[in-house]
Amino acid sequence: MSNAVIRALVSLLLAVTSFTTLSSELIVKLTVSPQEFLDEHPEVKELQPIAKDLNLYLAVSHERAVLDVNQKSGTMDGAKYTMANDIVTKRSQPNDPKFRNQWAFGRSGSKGSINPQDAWAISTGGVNILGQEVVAAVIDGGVDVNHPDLAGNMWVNQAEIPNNNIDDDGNGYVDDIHGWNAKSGNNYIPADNHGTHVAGIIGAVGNNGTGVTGVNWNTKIMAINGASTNTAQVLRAYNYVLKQKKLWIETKGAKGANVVVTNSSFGIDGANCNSSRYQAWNDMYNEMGKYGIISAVATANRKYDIDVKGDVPTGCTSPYIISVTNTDDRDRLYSSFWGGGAAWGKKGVDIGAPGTEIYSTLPGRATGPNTGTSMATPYIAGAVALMHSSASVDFAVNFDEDPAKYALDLKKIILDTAKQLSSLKNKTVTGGRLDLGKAVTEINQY
Ligand SMILES: [Ca+2]
Ligand SMILES: [Ca+2]
Ligand SMILES: [Ca+2]
Repeated sequence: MSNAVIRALVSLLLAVTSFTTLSSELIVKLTVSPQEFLDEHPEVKELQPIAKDLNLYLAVSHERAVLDVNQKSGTMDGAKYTMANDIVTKRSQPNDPKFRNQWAFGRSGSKGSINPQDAWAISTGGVNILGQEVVAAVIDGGVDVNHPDLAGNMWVNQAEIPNNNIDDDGNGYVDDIHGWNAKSGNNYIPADNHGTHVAGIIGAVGNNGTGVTGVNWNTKIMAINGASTNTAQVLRAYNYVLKQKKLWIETKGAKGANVVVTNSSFGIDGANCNSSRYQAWNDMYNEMGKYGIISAVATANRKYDIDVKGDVPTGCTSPYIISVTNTDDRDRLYSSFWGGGAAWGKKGVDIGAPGTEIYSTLPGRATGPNTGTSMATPYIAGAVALMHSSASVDFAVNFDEDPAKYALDLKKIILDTAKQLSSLKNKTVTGGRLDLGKAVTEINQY
């Protein structure tokens, strides 16, 4: 049998077994009048016009007899060609097996979904329109850089030769390949549970038939170990990011990294960020902001108002942070029967994002669920990265010339396009939850 015949038989089999509703239909391009065609083919019950100017009709059979092999391969009297009425799927649906568990990526209109399909129809991540790498820095406990769903999306310091004990690129850090360990002052990145989960939300490799997909199917993740320690180590972690970005700007991309966003899923509960005691936090966010870096920060996993209780860093006043709380698959502010919850603040918390029962990567080739503002924040960090990958030439050029100004423009787009929710009204600055599709569309048309 020829390949064409085998393929036709296979598609016939598929049509009969899985798509029986379509097995009685066939698209035909007529070379005769519809009536002549009907006379010629008694098995065809009717011809429904598709595009008359092109002589395209949908032939509907009395029975399945219309679906014989010859018709499938394109020979039918009175027709120039015939085609199966195949199912057409949106390009923006990845093939990752655990995608079905990722409710935050549900189809447009489904409750709680951040509407990714409209975003992915524009871009699924990667270099921006000027060909520049887009890097998201995960300040956490480390990332499993060898995870099959993350390895391909880890940032690699191309100017550094690994494991030669020399700071080849002269950035002040020896053998820093995927990031830095600010806790121990070396290049060792632990395969931390929490950081691996966060990284996967931002950028697990999408459409690779493995695990989950990130907000970005394709991106660059820089891993910095600096969470769950103390303030000095957190600031050292941010300083690594800051230095890489400055170096990237100074060398016009030859060295350093084009970090556009940091993700921070940690903090100090009940602290007043705007008292002198915490001044360095605001100073650091403002300094990174000067170089175009937005910092997505998680608010407390507590059922309280941070405008009253205080929070570091989400209560910090730096305009370069986006503070994030946790919404569930029914667009409610997360609250568990067992006492768990998510903080709010009409002044201090900017926006909600999915953070409840979120599926992502875990160390050792695994995937699994996790809940917390820690999971909500990387949706925002991922959105910032994806927006840079999707941005128009106008935005990208403007951002290059004045990153401090245009980073704030990008933030404004995220906040302005948020989907309004009754559950977040008067509880967040925006009263809304991330709408990835709208944010990406807007910056693409900037
Ligand atoms: Ca180095
Ligand atoms: Ca080296
Ligand atoms: Ca994947």
